[in-house]
This record gives sequence, structure tokens and C-alpha cells, in this order.
Amino acid sequence: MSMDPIPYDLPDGYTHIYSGKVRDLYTTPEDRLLFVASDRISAYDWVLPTLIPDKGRILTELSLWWFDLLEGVVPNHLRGTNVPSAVRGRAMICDRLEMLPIECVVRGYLTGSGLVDYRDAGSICGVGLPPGLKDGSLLPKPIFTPAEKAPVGEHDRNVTFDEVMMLIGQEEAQELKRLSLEIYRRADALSRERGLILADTKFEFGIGLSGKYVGQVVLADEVLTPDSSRFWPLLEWEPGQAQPSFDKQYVRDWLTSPESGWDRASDTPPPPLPDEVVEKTRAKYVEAYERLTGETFR
Ligand code: Q0Z
Repeated sequence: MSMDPIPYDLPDGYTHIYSGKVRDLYTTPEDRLLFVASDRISAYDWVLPTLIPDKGRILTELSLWWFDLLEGVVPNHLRGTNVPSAVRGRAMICDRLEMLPIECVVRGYLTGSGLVDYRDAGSICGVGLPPGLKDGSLLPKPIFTPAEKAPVGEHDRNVTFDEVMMLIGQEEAQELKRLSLEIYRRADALSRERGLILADTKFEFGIGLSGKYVGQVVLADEVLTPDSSRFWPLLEWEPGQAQPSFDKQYVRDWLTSPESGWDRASDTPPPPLPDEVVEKTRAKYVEAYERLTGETFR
């Protein structure tokens, strides 16, 4: 699952350390991290063999915009955007943190793996929920549903808050929950003003190793992008049925249609996307950016 890095032509002193499905991480000559958002797209647990033009730039711009908006709520790892030309516009220079092994998921609405757990247990991550909720239901209040980061290639494991405390200690666990819920609350309020529901989202945090935030919990990674969050158009929200994916619905619909010739159950890689699906998908990322920020994407 740790993919070969795309061979970005970076200057001497930049060393690849890790790649996820759609992101790449390098060290910089100043011992910081270069966090690169690629144009890769994943669906059904596969990285597709087709790039979505500008996706990395759009998601990076969105993250930068949210980091700026959340200044004063939570410290973040962003140090700058003066990056090598090969990745200009879609990379951030970040402080290196001691990452906490917890995926901090906040859900305001019930769907996805949360819905599965709710149907099985009536709760998610030990948080009890009232009966009668459906796919897409608004939860009585936003809930913190953490997961333990799994080894590369495996899926994260939902954990209770007690387990988070045992993994990282009570103080840091409480801080992760407090910050995650506060960030969600603000981001959902803003999204709603722009006609989008923030159904759920995932944050990653680390502990500052030096400088201003040493010893403090710091927000890392990319934040509040369509890759880390589910956004739903407010006007189309209809509990009781799966909400279409804001960004990937054209991709999923085409991959599962007979035209694609792909059998999801076959364990064979998905085929390249047709140009029309690429263009419509790109337009959804642009739309997310423009609706949230109110700015034109260039
Ligand atoms: C993030 C990831 C990938 C991008 C490590 N500020 C930080 N300090 C230390 N470690 C990280 C960060 Cl962001 C860190 N990840 C996840 C994987 C591309 C981010 F391939 N891993």
C-alpha cells in the first residue's frame, strides 16, 4: 500500500519518506517536511490509473484556507508554501511533529462506517445513539469517533475514548476530543453558510517538537478537504438514503457501470477514466473550493 513515489524532480536535499494513496511526504534541507498533494484519486480502495488535473492544487489551497481560518482555534503544522517548482501550488512546508497514532473523526451525521457500527451495536466508538436513525440522519450532537491508526495497508480500527486515553494518556486524549469537536463545529457552521453540510471529517494531530508549540497538540496533515471529509449539498440532503459523494460520484457511477467493464469484486485494477468523467470530477473539486472559500479557482 505504500506506493512508489511519483518521481517529482525535486532539488538535492529533499528526500522521499512516505507515500499514501494520494499524498507524498519528503524531508526538506531545513529538516522540515514537504507535504505534497498529488492529482491522484482513489475509489473503492484503489488508486485509479488516471489523474484529476488540479486536484492537488485545489486540496492544498483549501487546506491553507482552513488553516488560516482556524488560526486562534488550534495551532497547525504549516510553515510556508515556498516549495520547489515541481510541486508549486500543491505542497506545504510543515513543522515535523511527533504524530499521535489516532485518526480523530468527528461525525455530525450518520453514514459510512458509523452507520455500519450503529446498526451492529447502537453506538459508534462507545458513544450511544438513539434508536431510529437512518443513513444520513443528523445526530443529536456531533460526536468524536476516534480510530487507531493501522499499519500501512490496513484499515484503521475504531476505538473508544477510554482506549484513546490508554494509548496516549488522559490529557492528550481530552485535548484531541476538545479540539476536534471545536474545529468541526466551526467548519460545519461555515460550510452550512455556503450551502454545504459537513457530514463528517478526519483530523490528525501531533505534538510540537520545537519552537512556538513545543509540547502542545498541533493540527497536522490536510484539513477539511473532500478527501478528508464528506460534504453534502444542503439542498439535496435527504436522510434515509445514501447521499451521493460530492466529489467522487461520477467516478463511482462510471466504475460500477457496465461501460467500464470493471468488476469491483475481481481484485483487478480499475481501468482509466474517460475524459468526460475526469472533467466532471475536476469540476466538483473546483466547485467545493469555490463554494467554501467564495473565491474563483485559478
Ligand atoms: C503525516 C502522510 C503521506 C502526507 C507523517 N507535520 C508532521 N510531522 C510528522 N509527521 C507527519 C506530519 Cl504531517 C506525517 N503523515 C501522513 C502521509 C503524505 C502525510 F504519504 N505521516
